[in-house]
Amino acid sequence: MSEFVVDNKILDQEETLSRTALEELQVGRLRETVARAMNVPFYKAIFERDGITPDSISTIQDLQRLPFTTKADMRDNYPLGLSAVPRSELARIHGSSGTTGMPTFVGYTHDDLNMWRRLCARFLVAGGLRAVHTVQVSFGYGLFTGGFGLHYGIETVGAAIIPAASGNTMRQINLMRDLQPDALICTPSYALNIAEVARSMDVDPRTLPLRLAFFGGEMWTEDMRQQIEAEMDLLAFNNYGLSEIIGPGVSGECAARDGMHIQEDHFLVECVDPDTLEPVNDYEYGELVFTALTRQAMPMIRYRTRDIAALDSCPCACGRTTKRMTRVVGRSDDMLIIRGVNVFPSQIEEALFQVEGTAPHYLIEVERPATLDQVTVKVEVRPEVFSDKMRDMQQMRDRIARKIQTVAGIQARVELVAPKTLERSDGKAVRVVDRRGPKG
Ligand code: DLL
Repeated sequence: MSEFVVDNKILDQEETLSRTALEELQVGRLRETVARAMNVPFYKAIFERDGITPDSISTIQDLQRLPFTTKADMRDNYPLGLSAVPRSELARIHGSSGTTGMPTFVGYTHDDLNMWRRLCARFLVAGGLRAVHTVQVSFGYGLFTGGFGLHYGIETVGAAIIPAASGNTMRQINLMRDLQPDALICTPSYALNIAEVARSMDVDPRTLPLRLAFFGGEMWTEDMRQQIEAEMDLLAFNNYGLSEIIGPGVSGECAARDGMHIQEDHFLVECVDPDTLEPVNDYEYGELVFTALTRQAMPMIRYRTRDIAALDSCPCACGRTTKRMTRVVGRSDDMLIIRGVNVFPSQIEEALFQVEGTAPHYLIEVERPATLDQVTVKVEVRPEVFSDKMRDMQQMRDRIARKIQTVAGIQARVELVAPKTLERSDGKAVRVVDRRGPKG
């Protein structure tokens, strides 16, 4: 395994390539991807129709001639119809949970797994993880890519792993006290849950040994980061990925924490207007589209992620030259259109954090009782603020509603609920319940 050990080397050469050198690498890899995709009947049919061959790819602009791939295409080819290799070459199969419909499965060859562990190691190193550290992994180990993906990334860095997996939160805290991990890996909402359970056990989460955390797998805001950092006394880094492309390891923050570096030597990124599919400029929000350049088992071409974020092509203070992506502000499929106004759950979260006394636990419910959409935001109130005085609670409700109106531009009903009454997650938190029935 030693050839994969990143050790204390801070940067891989591929992270600092000039744009010309990077594009040259990308074009070569794109050509290879098209060649591999010829083995997938779905792509082969499109390539034959459109006259696409590996040799017809000579510049990065040729990407524009390639088809988009969507979640629907994955479902149409369920379970592993987009594989480019015979079954015997698969080394592992992961999947997404299917919370928005049928699950999807993704195959990996041994080479894919080695590339993946290397990419996870890269972003962990970028955030400061070193071989001397011990990491508690509180992601589910299973079909979900978070657990195994990060596990082998940490191993590649050379740090020690406590594979706690998710759930059984009291035990997580006991493990932290007994085994003294320096770092935590989970979803941001689970970190909050861990802090809360620690307090209920009379353990001040700031006294836990954690100093570093890598959170990902779900949307979270900058305010949420500050809250977790203050509650747990650690530095939290954001990382992003999706199973269709590889899992975690698509992008992650460096010490500058000014956007997530996309591992562009392996993933070609585009940011497009979700309606017209035309590219948008740097700093403009659009839908991220990724092409996996080195996947053997499943060469994914122009996959529409539905994730809304913006790109930044400027080189970073850390020395990496790769493009950075902002936080994901939402998914185009959970963007709420409330009486004509587009709202992302992240905007509601942002508004809530601006009102003193609210807890970072909320649920957005959308209904259409007659013909108009109605949004109810259920918000937990901090125990010290929760009061049985009607007037105090009414004032707080009004303050929250006004803030939501200012930040998100919609009128929402606000329902204050008692501390610890909303469901806690040990993975991806559910923030929206839409009861309006099938969309459009
Ligand atoms: O969540 C992969 C992953 C695991 C990434 C652990 C990071 C850490 P899926 O289950 O396929 O894969 O879900 C992918 O989760 O399209 C985004 O909508 C969302 N997502 C992932 N990371 C972030 C993040 C994994 N840092 C979907 N911020 C993606 C916001 C994220 N959303």
